Amino acid sequence: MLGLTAASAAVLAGCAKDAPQDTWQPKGENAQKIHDLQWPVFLVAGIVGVIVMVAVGYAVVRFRDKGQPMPEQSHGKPALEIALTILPALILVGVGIPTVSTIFDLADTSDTECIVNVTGQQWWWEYDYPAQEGCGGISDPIVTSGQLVIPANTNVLLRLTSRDVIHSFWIPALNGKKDTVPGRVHTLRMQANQPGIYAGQCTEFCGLSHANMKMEAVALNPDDFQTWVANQLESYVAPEAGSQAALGEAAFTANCAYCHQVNGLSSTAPDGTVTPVLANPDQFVVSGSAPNLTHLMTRNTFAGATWDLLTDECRDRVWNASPEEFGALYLQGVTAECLNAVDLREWIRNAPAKKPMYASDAQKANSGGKVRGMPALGLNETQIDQIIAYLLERN
Ligand code: HEC
Ligand SMILES: [Cu+2]
Repeated sequence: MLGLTAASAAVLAGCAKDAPQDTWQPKGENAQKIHDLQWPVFLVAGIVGVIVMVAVGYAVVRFRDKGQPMPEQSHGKPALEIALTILPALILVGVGIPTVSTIFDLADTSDTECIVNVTGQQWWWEYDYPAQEGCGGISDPIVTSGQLVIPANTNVLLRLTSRDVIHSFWIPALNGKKDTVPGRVHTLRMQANQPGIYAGQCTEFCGLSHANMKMEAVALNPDDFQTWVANQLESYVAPEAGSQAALGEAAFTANCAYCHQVNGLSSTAPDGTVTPVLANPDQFVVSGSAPNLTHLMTRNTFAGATWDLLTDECRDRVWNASPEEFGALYLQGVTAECLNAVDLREWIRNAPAKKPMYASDAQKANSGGKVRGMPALGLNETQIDQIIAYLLERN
């Protein structure tokens, strides 16, 4: 009885309207195909399950030991045995045909309209958009992280891989999950019927902060998507000389830019030569990479989509927007009024205190001189103020 109550509570909780990762609420064609398959399969399995349970219950009660003599031993009933072999075989074929055909449908890549490369690493997702005619046209590559931005009503093909261990990419409202494996490229279709944010999380245990490795797919209508692309490709605007942000630029160049790329950032030597500042995360980080921060404030979560860049109030406005209003709100990015400075400051102050990166001191010592995730940098509060002012302009 207790088990039944717990099971039905779990089922009901799964059906709750505000469960953003509910596989029973598909929001795109691919997830719909899975849904159309899973409910009849569950139904058939449920009916068979009930019949078997009732038959077992009946046999247990009816033929329990009441001190009666041993029943006469027989050598089977061929008719019944043949029937009980054919019936399950028919059920399996009945379930198998639509299953195999759905698997083939979901593996199709011939109708791709847009390509995004997805790379998992401990413990965040990087998305890079190759230059392409697809996606409505992208003239130069774009690199971002955490939030996968896609045009709605478009067949997007994700090419998934990993830089360290096996992770698994899953946005339940849009498709099933697919493992990301180092050295391999797996493909996964993505299509969203409506603009909005669709939550997901890494679904292959990948180390200490596995639970802090989330992701979000953000679907924009195709016009808004073009605006997003144009924003990502906007060239670098240096902070106004003498401003807080300008001090932040210097602090960023000294403390952050050897891991994090900001496209267009350059440094000027005393003799006036200008050189681009290029990140070398492969020399410092175990996974060999760190998020590109060129347009950090166009996304609204950070560090594996685990913390919000927006205050609760501003976040709710974006997440709860109607599909018509959503794009304009998302494209506003993070403004000074909406910045969740608390979590961002904590992150810059001491990232490993926020997101556990080492299971033990021994693991830390054995990381080959490189850091796992983002290290604590020991900056003072003034430097953090300046860096935040600088980052706020990365929109
Ligand atoms: C040794 C390399 C390294 C240095 C130096 C470094 N970071 Fe990071 N940073 C990382 C890595 C790796 C991640 C991804 C960690 C994660 O999400 O779990 C990260 C994540 C971030 C993020 C989240 C980005 C996103 O899109 O999710 C921000 C913001 C950030 N760092 C800011 C900074 C700032 C500001 C500095 C300088 C004060 C800095 N980092 C210095 C390696 C570094
Ligand atoms: Cu993972």
